[in-house]
Amino acid sequence: REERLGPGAVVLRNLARDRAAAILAAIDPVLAAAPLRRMITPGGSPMSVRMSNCGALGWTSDRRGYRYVERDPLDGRAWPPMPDLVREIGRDAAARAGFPGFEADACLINCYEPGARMSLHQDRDERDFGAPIVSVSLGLPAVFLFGGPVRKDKPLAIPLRHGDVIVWGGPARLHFHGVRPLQDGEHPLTGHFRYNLTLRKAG
Ligand code: MD5
Ligand code: FE
Repeated sequence: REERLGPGAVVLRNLARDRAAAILAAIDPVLAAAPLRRMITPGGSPMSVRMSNCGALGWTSDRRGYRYVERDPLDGRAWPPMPDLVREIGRDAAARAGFPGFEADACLINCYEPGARMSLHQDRDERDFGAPIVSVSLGLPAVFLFGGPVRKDKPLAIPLRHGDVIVWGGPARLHFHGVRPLQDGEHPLTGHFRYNLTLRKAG
């Protein structure tokens, strides 16, 4: 059950479905130690998506810009370790998409509530664009916007459901992308939320 969205972008429908409850349980203590928070864009606006991280590096944003840091800016402590199950699904998904040997050192946890969205952007804060990014969708469904190499390319709207995993590598690695405002709903495992885990080799 693989769909290719374009060169480098592979959708693995339901890959995480059987592991979803275990993944959410593994993320629970992470979020207890490093709580979800609304980060501030360099322009000064709070993002609608709440975020946290686990792994050696964590993505952060504030008025000084976007970057990866070893410590949670809220308390100065190292980010919680990445659960083995999370690391393994990254490895598994990347290998299926043609990227054997992928080892994530950063996992960004995005939490969407109804109305939360992500505007079109590129992921450019990682050191090596040759490594893919693996994203795992959990909970409420969302419409993902998959654009092209330049902002004006009209994005394709892709529905993403609980358990879907996408690997973004090759040319797709630097494509513009976003997420439409989340529609309200109720999911048996996550209630009114959508979680997205984004596994990266950042350092
Ligand atoms: C999300 N998160 O659904 C997405 C999943 C982010 C973010 O975009 O930056 O936190 S990752 C989607 C992604 C990553 C890299 C490349 C492409 C998409 N792409 O080429 O479309 O919360
Ligand atoms: Fe992104």
